[in-house]
Amino acid sequence: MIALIFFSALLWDNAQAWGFKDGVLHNSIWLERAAGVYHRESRSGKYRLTYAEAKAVCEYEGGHLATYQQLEAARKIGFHVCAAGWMAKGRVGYPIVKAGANCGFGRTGIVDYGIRLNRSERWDAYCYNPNGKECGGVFTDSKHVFKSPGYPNEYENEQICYWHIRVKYGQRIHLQFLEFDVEDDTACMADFLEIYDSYDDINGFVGRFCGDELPDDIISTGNVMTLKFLSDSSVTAGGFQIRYVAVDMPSKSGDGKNTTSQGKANFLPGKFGIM
Ligand SMILES: *[C@@H]1O[C@H](CO)[C@@H](O)[C@H](O)[C@H]1NC(C)=O
Ligand SMILES: *[C@@H]1O[C@H](CO)[C@@H](O)[C@H](O)[C@H]1NC(C)=O
Ligand SMILES: [Ca+2]
Repeated sequence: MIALIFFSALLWDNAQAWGFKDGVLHNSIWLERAAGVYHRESRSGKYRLTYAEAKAVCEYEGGHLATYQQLEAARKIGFHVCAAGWMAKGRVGYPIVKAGANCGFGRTGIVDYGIRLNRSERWDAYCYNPNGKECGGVFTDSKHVFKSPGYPNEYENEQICYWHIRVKYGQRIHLQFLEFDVEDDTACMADFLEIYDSYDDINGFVGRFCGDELPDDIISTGNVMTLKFLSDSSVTAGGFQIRYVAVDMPSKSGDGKNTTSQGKANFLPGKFGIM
């Protein structure tokens, strides 16, 4: 935990707390991780979750709906979302840090819609998951091999891992998959590895991977990259080993691909929001 806070603090200079993803303001993984609270909407869009569904979304990732107090504690360290979501006990609201005319009626604080009598109303969800089994890390070496948690054993259920790679300015990161086996399903909704060509999980989405086919090599456009691994509450698999090597820009390894990659059945290119 201490190491985590330390890393978060280290990255704070570089990492913005917020950014736009699919046109929606998102908190960065670093802020979410520090807060233990995050916002989820339905895969089909904003305000589509009943109370029972919102609960299920959080539990699917090993957490539960945040209480009002947890959401307020997160807000105090910068957690800001302009969308109302279910909290524990059927409460609905959203956390506002920056006052704006279009959101939160120009005020800051938790905009509180109170406890809803009608649990079939549809909102987003605020989840709390402080001790999602921690894994991941921050790498600044010029090369490194990293593994899914527990490798060569199978990874566990309900993991959320972030790996952040940062090499020297002016270099790129060449990722190579040595082993890859993640619970397979058509849209990679159960367990998945996501790769971002940026310092957070907001910008530069490269792809979402699952199954046991080795993904192609990926070369970043800049000197940072973020990988996010999430497993749900059932069925695990062998996991993965990934090597990265810092390469000088412009890329000398002509055989490598750009951060654009195609042709994988178990690969979802382009914009792909989470639940
Ligand atoms: C509860 O909310 C849903 C969704 O907004 C609505 O369709 C339904 O009519 C409401 N039920 C009552 C009793 O108001
Ligand atoms: C990488 O992508 C850019 C733009 O999409 C393209 O111009 C360039 O040729 C690509 N480089 C390689 C090595 O494929
Ligand atoms: Ca699974």
